[in-house]
Amino acid sequence: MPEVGIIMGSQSDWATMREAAVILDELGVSYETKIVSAHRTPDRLWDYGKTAVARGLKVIIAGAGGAAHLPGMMASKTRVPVIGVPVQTKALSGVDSLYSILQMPKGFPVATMAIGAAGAANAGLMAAGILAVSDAALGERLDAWRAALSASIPEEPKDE
Ligand code: RP5
Repeated sequence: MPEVGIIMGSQSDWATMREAAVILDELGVSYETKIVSAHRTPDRLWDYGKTAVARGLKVIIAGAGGAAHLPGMMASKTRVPVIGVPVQTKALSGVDSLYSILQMPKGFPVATMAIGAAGAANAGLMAAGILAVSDAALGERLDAWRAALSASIPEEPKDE
């Protein structure tokens, strides 16, 4: 069974959410990808949340845009930690998505990432970090990933 569920409200979110999948591939973390919309497929959302623990999911990454209720609704349905990714929208640049995901009421947290692709990539890294607490080999891979990123940053800027 996959350890991470990457879910999104629409096919149109995949271009963003695939950044999380890329990171999990690089770190050797198993995952599944599903379209689960809070508004268009509420029964699918309900079933996914209801079965998440029994299916062995350890982290859920949920991305949505606009009236982005998917991460919060999923957090209300399962105790599996939910990481929310606000997808960038055309009308309001993703600020609508961010506010929809961020302001959860006490009792049902969502770990909210930055808007867009950086947020999706960071969601993958956050999920890996959570899993690495009880997976030493993954922890070593994550340490190496972080060290490689640091090593890729030049010390001085140059003209482009
Ligand atoms: C949200 O509405 C989805 O998460 C998506 O970001 C946004 C637009 O969806 P589409 O109209 O592109 O399917 O539910």
